Amino acid sequence: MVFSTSDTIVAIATPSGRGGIGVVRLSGPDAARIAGALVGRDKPFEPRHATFAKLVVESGFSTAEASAKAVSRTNSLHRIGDELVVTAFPAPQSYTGEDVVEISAHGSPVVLSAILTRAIEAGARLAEPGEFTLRAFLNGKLDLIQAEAVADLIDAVTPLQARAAFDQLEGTLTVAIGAIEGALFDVMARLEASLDFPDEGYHFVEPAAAVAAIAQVMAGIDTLLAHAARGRLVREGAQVAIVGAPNVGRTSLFNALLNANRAIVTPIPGTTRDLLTERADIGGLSLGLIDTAGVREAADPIEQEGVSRARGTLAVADLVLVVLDRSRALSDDDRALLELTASLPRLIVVNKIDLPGLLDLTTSGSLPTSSASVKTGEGLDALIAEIARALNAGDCRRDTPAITNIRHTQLLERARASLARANTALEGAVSEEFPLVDLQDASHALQEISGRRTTDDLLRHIFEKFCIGK
Ligand SMILES: Nc1nc2c(ncn2[C@@H]2O[C@H](COP(=O)(O)OP(=O)(O)OP(=O)(O)O)[C@@H](O)[C@H]2O)c(=O)[nH]1
Ligand SMILES: [Mg+2]
Repeated sequence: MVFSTSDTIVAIATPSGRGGIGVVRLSGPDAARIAGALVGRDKPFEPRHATFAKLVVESGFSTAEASAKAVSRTNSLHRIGDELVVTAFPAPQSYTGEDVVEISAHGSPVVLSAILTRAIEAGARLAEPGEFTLRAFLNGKLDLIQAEAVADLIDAVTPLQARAAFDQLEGTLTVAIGAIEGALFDVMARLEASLDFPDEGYHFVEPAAAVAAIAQVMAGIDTLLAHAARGRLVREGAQVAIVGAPNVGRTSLFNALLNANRAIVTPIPGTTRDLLTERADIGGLSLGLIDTAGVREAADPIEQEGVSRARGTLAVADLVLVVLDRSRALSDDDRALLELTASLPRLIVVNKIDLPGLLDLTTSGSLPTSSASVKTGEGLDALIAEIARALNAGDCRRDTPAITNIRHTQLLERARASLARANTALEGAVSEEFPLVDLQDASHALQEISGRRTTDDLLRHIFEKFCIGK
């Protein structure tokens, strides 16, 4: 293992900047000694009790880069003091499974970096991104699914994302995969026994029974995979482009979905000439919302560029909202856009239903539409529900763990393919040996999801995306 786990690491665990409270976290065999040195305490800290202590640090240490920065303006000797609360979590009852000490100070960057510097002088090493959680994983406190869920929970920007991440942290996916692994292990053991005692002339499992058992394992994987697309959408969001002819109310809709007066709306057609993108929380999903220039034959080169960018979004959008204006007859521009988007995932939004209706869609074959008035707000809630439904995200039940992570999806697909190969071999009545190789591979893929089999590269890849201090 290339990761050093025998030393004591330290990091500021709270976000950078000022705050009411800031926390410095230490983990490793010297955590308690280093914390004691920081506050001049010889006695051990009482486990899991908040201990009031005082920090006095002489600033301007030679090795103290962070602290030196903080005082370089005066370059004289200052005493940085603060009142602290120190809490020690002795191994193994801690986040990392090692001795952990958390030091809460006032959330001043100067104070926190002074504590950090002092801890490093006393023998700690600055933690790498995600190193606390990596140690928790290596010490068996979390499996890899849960460690990844910690990062997702921290990064969540909508309640739905937070819930999906917390479900995984609580172990719903771990349990589901454990059940699949258990069933697979059972078939493998029986096939292996048949292989080990060939002279008995007795099958520990009849091939037909093995095929049925493997099919059941595959069904379990299919159930998980069925929800993977939705899960990934929850985690990563989707791109939703708003397109339409000029003046139909795209920007008004964009602003309404953002709940903010983000972009300019005027009665003059051609107001929006560039792409505007914003994150929007719609039905619990974190969406990338794109407002575009009105699509028409434009003479102005700026508007031409805008229109070509608007068309470009069609290729990348997960969902296209085609906005029509109910107070106008269908124009050639509208018709062209409806044709252009016919094969794309789209919702046709008939806007301005507060105005008299002149729009007639019967000539274009009665297309399904959602009607709204951005001006009065009528129909907007239904439209939002419609967007969530179109993205296939409406149904988020708690009893099916959502696979949100592409790594998990790929490993499940690999396991499923191996199981299918094993069954083909079994049905072809070849020796038990061949299907076993495939079953072994399926089992390895499942173990990689939970992290019981990993490589250093995989761990580095996962944990480098964490922030420092987590
Ligand atoms: N009556 C009514 N007017 C609306 C509605 N939605 C938008 N408008 C008006 O329609 C005009 C155009 O709205 P925008 O949101 O700028 O339309 P757009 O499609 O972004 O237009 P461009 O960017 O100029 O192509 C503005 O005067 C809006 O106030 C609606 O539901 N009802
Ligand atoms: Mg606009």
